[in-house]
Amino acid sequence: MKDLLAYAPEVAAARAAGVPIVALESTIITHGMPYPQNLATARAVEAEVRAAGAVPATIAVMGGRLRIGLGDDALDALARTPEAMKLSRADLAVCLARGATGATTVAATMIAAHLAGIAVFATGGIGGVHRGAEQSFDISADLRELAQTPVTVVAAGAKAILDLPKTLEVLETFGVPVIAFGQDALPAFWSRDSGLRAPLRMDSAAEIAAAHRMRAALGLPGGQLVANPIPAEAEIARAEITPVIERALAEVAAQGIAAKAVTPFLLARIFALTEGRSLAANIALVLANARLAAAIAREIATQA
Ligand code: PSU
Ligand code: MN
Repeated sequence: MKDLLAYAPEVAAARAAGVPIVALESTIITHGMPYPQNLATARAVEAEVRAAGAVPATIAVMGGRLRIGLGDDALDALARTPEAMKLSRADLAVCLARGATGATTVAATMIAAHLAGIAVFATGGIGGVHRGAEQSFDISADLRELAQTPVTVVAAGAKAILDLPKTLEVLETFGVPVIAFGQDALPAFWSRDSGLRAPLRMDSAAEIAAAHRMRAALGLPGGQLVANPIPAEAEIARAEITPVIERALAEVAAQGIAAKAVTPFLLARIFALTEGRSLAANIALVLANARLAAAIAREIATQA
């Protein structure tokens, strides 16, 4: 279909010149953080990517088109639209066909990045297997997307609100490499150490880029998950965040929150219960992920 993808001028110029590009998601803006911190963070993340020598492409659906890169006006408008649809693989086409406004999750951002020829994507934390999934069947579509769409996703591990051992098991079943960056432990979003060992470890952007290229050479579908630990000065230790998470999870159960509403509800409650500390941590980890993603994108471009 003609002009389904709408490139921001900065992204179009980068594509033409072969400058590395990093995709960024937008659900973190509309459903992951409150206004106005969401807008300030989105801008800071874009600036971080530029400072690290790549061009940012924040992805969203607006006006019936899949936007690859948002200008500052569009970013501002989206940050004030908490009622935007939360788009995963299942909703992307419906939102586009309706001409509605939608924010892309990890899954939908991977699809868009791949359509736009972008190899690397930075976010905060991917969705995964929720606790109690054996009853609720709540397993994020992000996991299946990692299994089938060839984009390297840089996150701070999976969110600690999830069942991390089950999330690792599903990723292994789906053939997704889970690579801890610079340490053996799997990071757990707000904390550097989940208490679990990551299946794989790499210590440089060049190694991650080489593995990305090798998957393509082998014709393997699917992406890589790079789990980048939150900077030490911003982390909330596991012992401190665990009771907060448990309290928020109890509220999810008591209030019957389900499906797409679970993750945004948990994040908002944890922000409130930590008096904003978890939000500051979330912002710091996304910035760190943007820097690493830019380094990987640059390596992929130079190795090509
Ligand atoms: N990272 C963050 N905050 C977020 C998310 C990621 O720091 O809000 C979003 C991503 O868009 C991810 C989604 O895909 O949470 C997972 O939602 P669910 O658990 O409903 O699949
Ligand atoms: Mn879910």
